[in-house]
Amino acid sequence: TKTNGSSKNTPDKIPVTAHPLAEDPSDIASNIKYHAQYSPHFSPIKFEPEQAYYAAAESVRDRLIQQWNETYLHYHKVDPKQTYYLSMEFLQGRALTNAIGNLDIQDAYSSALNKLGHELEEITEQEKDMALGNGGLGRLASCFLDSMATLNLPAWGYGLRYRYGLFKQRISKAGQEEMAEDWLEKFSPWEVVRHDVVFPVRFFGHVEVLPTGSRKWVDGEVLQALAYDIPIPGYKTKNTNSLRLWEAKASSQDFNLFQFNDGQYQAAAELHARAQQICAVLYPGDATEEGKLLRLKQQFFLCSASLQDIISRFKERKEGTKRDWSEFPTKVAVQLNDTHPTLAIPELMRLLMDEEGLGWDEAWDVTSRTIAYTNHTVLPEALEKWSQVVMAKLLPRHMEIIEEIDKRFIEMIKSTRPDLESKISDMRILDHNPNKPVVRMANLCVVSGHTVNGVAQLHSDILKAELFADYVSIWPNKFQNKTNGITPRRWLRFCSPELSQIITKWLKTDKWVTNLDLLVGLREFADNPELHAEWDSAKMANKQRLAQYILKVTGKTIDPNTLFDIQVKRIHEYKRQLLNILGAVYRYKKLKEMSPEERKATTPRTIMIGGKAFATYTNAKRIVKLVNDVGAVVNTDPEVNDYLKVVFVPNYNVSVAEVLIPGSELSQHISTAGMEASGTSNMKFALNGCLIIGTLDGANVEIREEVGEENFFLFGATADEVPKLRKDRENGLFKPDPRYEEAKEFIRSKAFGSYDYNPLLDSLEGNSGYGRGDYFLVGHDFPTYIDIQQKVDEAYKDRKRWIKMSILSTAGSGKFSSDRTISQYAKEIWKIEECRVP
Ligand code: B1H
Repeated sequence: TKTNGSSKNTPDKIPVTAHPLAEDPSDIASNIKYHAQYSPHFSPIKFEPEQAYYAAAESVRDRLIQQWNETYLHYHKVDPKQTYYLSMEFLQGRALTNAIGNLDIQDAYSSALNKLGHELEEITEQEKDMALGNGGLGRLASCFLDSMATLNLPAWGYGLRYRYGLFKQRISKAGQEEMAEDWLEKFSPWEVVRHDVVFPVRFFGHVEVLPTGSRKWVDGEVLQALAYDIPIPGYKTKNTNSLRLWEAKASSQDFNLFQFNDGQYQAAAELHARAQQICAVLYPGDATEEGKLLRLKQQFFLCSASLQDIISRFKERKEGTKRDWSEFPTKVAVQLNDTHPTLAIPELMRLLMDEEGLGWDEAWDVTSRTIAYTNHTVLPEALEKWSQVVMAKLLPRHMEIIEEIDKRFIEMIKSTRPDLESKISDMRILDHNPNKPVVRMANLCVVSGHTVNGVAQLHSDILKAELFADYVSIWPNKFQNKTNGITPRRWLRFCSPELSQIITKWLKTDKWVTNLDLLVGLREFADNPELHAEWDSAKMANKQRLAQYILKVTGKTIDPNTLFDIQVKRIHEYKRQLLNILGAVYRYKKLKEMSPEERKATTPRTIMIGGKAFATYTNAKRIVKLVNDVGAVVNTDPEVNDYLKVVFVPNYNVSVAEVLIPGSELSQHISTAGMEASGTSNMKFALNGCLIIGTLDGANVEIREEVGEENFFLFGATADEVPKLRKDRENGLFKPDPRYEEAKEFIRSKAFGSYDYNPLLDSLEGNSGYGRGDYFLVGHDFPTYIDIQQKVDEAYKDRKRWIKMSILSTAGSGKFSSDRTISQYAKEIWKIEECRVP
């Protein structure tokens, strides 16, 4: 064989054979070689990590496909009720480690790759994140898929196959820069295109009344939705579910060969170009009218393709027999991940009435018994409202159906609840504001769905008491809570094998991986010095891995003997990264004022902040720049940089989180109370033995209950105090703490460079007004934040105490498994049951 210098060849003694389900490492190695040779994406003389990744991934995929087919056939035979999770976002991250772990073939693959001259850990690093989501909402959908498969539930995900996922973040002198994230640059070994699964999706056109009186949507433009399936393996089970992602295509008939031959190339391919736009990017941004229309098209595309697919599966499962439509809700549950897929409601109504011939009442009964809605936010700017004009143009039949739902809802209120008449204008679906008539998507979901849920207890309580209070009096049983969760496989078992091994050893079982409540068993050892030593060394190993990662991506050296303090999440004013950085600035200033002896007595800290800012969100981008500017000064100041470092972690995403979270000791979840619906990274940190400094917001409240209040660093106003504090502020009653003034003044004094931070800091000043008046109460919470940080420093000095708190944090995290969340959805909303593949 030829070699070309640096590149590795697959060792010759290993034969090239296909053993798709091999157990033995040598046979697995042969199978990997087989893929390298017969799916030749690269030159045959190379077998470098990238090629080894693709070959290993394809060999793992073969196994998944085997189980996947068995799962499909089993569900087909049993015909259980099945859930369909509709979401505009899935933040899957990498698949290889997860698949190998769930299939329980880690050791075999590791040694097979060794035989081929590679390390499994190095190979898995080659994979690009599948980043088809923005943050918590998309990652939640992916954790849910993992739990649905692990619990053997017949439940699929439906989403869009965006060509470009969430942008890649680069940090330059100017701050954040966005770059396209090309996850399909080479190709993804995890997706299988299903050329046999294609559905037409129409836009524009008009409604025709047929002689029978029924209505039909015709003309306009018709695109094709083509399915790409991604296998979703469960942990140590055969059940392998699907994530079906739709891609938009124009049919070949729409390619005007005549025009093309005539030289009108662009015109000939016009519909093809428009089809490409639909799945080009995740959330194109809604600043422009075209951007808005495109987002609505994406939403409808997802809903229409998915529902046509669901209906055709409903028919397929009892082929030959005619199915009664009233059976549909006993076979199908559709969950809307926020209001983004709300158009599933009028689309299901349309398909049932116009395509299947049902009357309104029958179609309404089926639809409302099928669909449920999860709310993920109370932020007014995130509550979707679509222009009635745009909706009527793009989806004329759906607009008619929405108008009818609105009309019937009003009639129902008038006839059954005259006491609510004055509330109708707030409660109804259509807002006829003459300046801009809109459709309120959340109201449409609440009126049409059988169940509405929030994502943490506090959030669900706020929904019932505020946003949806009027509806609660009509449908008291419609509203539920389903506290979010995270998958313990990706977020502990696979991302921290060191800690996992210790947990398994002390609990004398690895059953905690699928029964996370067993972690409470660690409590009895919380003072055990042997466990302390092991725990400490596992955390240290993870901190060292994290420090190496930081060095690799930022060129900055951080010391694993300092307290690792992390805040990673999308940058948003309500999440208050600004409070964190003001605290860091205050800490820096105090360190500067100390004598060398005094400094030596402090607790050295490394503060890491990471997250992406929406491209047009100016204040969020200023915060990113400020973190970087503060870091540039602090980290190069020889007087303090042994005691404080501030590092911005670039391009935060799922696989970066898998390195950061296991290596964290303190994490910040410091949103203004009442504003973070749940948060899910707080759960991942707590599970990994990281202590939380946080407000009583979202799931923090429940985490604190579970881990114990003595193991949670609490500060800040509570949600019910917030409205009064804002009022007080407007009335000029706010008295700023001098330490807060000092921190802001230090930044204004240009201590961190010449960039003008006054516009950002001005948002904290004044009593009210747009972008002013400190809406997020940074000033109010600053003093208690600084005080509790002092407590953190003291606690960290007492190693025994800190490690005990860390163990108790993991021990108390059992509730936050997404297995628990999904079991509750299955029982209390979807009414579906396990359907285990034998
Ligand atoms: C959450 C969103 C969201 N809530 C609009 N809402 C989007 C809204 O592209 N858009 O238009 C995208 C996402 N995301 C998050 O959901 C909450 O802020 C978190 O608190 C929560 O943990 C998470 C999962 O429930």
